Amino acid sequence: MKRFIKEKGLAFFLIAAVLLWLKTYAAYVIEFNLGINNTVQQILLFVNPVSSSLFFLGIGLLFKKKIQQTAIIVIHFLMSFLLYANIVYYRFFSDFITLPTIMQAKTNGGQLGDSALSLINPLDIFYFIDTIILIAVAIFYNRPTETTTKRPFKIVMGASILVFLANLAVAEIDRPELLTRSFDRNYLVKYLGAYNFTIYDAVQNIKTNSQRALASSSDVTEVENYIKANHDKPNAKYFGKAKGKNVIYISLESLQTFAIDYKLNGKEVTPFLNSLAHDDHTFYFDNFFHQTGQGKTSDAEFMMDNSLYPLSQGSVFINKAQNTLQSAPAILKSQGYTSAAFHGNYKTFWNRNEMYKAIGYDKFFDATYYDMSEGKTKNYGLKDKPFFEESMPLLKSLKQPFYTKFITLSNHFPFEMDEGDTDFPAGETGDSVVDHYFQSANYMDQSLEQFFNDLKKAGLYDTTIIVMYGDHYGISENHNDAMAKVIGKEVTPYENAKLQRVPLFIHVPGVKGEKSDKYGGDVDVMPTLLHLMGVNTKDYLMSGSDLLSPEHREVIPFRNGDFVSPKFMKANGNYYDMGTGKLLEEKSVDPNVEESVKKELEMSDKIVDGDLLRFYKPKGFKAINPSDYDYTNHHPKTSESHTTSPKNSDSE
Ligand code: GP9
Ligand code: MN
Repeated sequence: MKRFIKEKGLAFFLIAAVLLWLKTYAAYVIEFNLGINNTVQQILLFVNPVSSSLFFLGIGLLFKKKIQQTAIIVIHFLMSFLLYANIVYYRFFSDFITLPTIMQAKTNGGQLGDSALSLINPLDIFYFIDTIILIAVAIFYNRPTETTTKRPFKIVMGASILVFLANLAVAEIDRPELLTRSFDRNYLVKYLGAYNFTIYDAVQNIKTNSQRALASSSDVTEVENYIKANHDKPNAKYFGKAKGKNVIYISLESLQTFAIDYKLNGKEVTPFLNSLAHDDHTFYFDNFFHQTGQGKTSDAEFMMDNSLYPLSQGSVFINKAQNTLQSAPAILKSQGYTSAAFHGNYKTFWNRNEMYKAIGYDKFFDATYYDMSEGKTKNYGLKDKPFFEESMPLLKSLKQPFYTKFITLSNHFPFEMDEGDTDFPAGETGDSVVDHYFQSANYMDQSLEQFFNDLKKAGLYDTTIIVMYGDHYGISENHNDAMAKVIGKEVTPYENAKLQRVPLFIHVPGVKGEKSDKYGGDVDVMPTLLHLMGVNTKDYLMSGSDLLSPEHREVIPFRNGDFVSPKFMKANGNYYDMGTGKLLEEKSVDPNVEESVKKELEMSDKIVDGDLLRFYKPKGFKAINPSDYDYTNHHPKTSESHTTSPKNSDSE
């Protein structure tokens, strides 16, 4: 063996492979929170960089002896770079880079990239030290042998494939259907490694693009049958009660349900929203869960407007903006509604300017319609108070009835406020993110009260149905210690799943509301709203289930295949009793529930991946033609070239 290594000049290659292997393992342990639950997973984590180190560095062995070491160094550097990019990305998002997210970073005008710079640490040079060692070895101990045979290459590739297959086999025993089911990227990295994940991701993307090409009109039948069989009858008590009313949606940035009615040292954090939660004309849902994926705010928007699930990877706004949709604003358009979106950030963010055309928004008031001068902006754009204030004249200029949405921004990670914007005290957990959250949530609450007062003054309050929803979590798992202090108990996976609750308010003038603890999720809002507006939804292909219907389905899937239901939930692959949080054995759990979760996601994915609505023509629906829309602002208040660039960091 020793002779073989020496003779074939493999020593340099092996040094490179071992260095890359150990460094990758060190990164797993230091940087990523992969949830290692048992010894098998621990061993797999240690072993999984081996196959890809051998495979990719092994490609270097194909090169002629003269440049072989250089080739190995270049490959080693590229892999180190990929690893490091994942590390930086993970520090924000607790997730790994996927091809669609790279596209997102580009489309979002580099804003994600800008904020990434602030999380790079000088000690990170550690992740490149081994490449430097390799260069030194190549320079000082350069002893290339004269062999030109392909044998070493073949042996290394064979070894890499064997190690990979063994790795996969053990992983499959611990986690069946690892590669076939849709689940968390963390699992793939934990079991198969960061580099193999990148390959998996690339293959997935090629597959997704071909899905559209391969889908045909006959694929609609299965989806249509499934959705129609699961259609919930609207509640006669509420059907049509808001017919002809205006609609205002408000996306409450990062607002989680734990904040509602929460008192910080005796002071309510969101007094205005609390009053609405107990208001006579408001339906307030306190078991409502966000179902967003990597597309965050935009995923929530997608679900509100379309009642379909976003993608398991990347943002549907970015990857599927060419799809045909049958959205709520488009459905109401055929009944004479005008639609508009209001957002104090630039129109390219999350690719909104394209996706809103597919959704059918008549108008998009982006940052160019607002005064974006210093002091008025923070993080991604205009602060909520000036945002609502400056939106009022724009809103009043719309032809009624209207369907509109307002996307707030101030309560965004890292939640720090400018001096003078708040006199609400910060929390005292010692975690800056959590502590500032209370201040920015209170600021948002004040801005909402201001907006409601303005609506009343404008005479719109009594003619408008107002839907407000927390768009996604604001405080990530990185802050579990501080959150334990806030909620007064340890943040177990069960508690963490419960923290994914976001508040949902539906204020309907003239209708008696109620506080409901029914389980619901983002996709359920559109059918609820349409039924209130007196729109029959039987002919539309939606994933959601009317929250006010007596037949409302209470199993709420999450994008990674986990779910909650009144009886039990699945979090990080484990089952818990929903009431007590006790860990349940898989065999004590009704398999039909999990089956229905899989089916729900699968049916929606078929529509979105195959762009199936292009083949589907609901009765009375006038199809949207995106090229009919143009959001150019001919009298901009702020020039298009400005971009908001968060100084601290982006989101987590
Ligand atoms: C940016 C805003 C915030 O326009 O939607 O994005 P988020 O990071 O919350 O998805
Ligand atoms: Mn958001």
